[in-house]
Amino acid sequence: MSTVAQCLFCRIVAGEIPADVVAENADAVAFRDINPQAPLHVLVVPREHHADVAQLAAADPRLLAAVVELADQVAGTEADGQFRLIFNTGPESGQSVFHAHGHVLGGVRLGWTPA
Ligand code: D5M
Repeated sequence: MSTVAQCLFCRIVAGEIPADVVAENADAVAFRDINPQAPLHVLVVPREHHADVAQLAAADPRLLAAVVELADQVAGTEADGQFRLIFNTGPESGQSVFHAHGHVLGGVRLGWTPA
């Protein structure tokens, strides 16, 4: 799937918009969320544009696995390898950026109050 010119996360991946990148590889980029909800709050995005994680999984399961691997790598460095990985999918879930991304949360004992 081709890059979507106006997509915020495509533009971050392309280096057109600055971000606090903490890790990257050939498949994915990890950068700090601009509005952190935990001591560790990093977004992991595939370089390739997919609108959400369900579409990513259907199109390229290997790429989804690469996103999870990079999340694990970041949490291994910053949160003892313990983390929550959230993929908001659809506006009702809270998704606001329609480029698949996992929220990597950690660094504190997390509560469980999604609503
Ligand atoms: O998550 C989208 C997330 O993206 C939300 O937590 C804010 C974050 N965000 C938005 N703009 C930026 C930039 N420029 N840098 C870093 N983080 C950003 P969602 O699940 O779609 O609501």
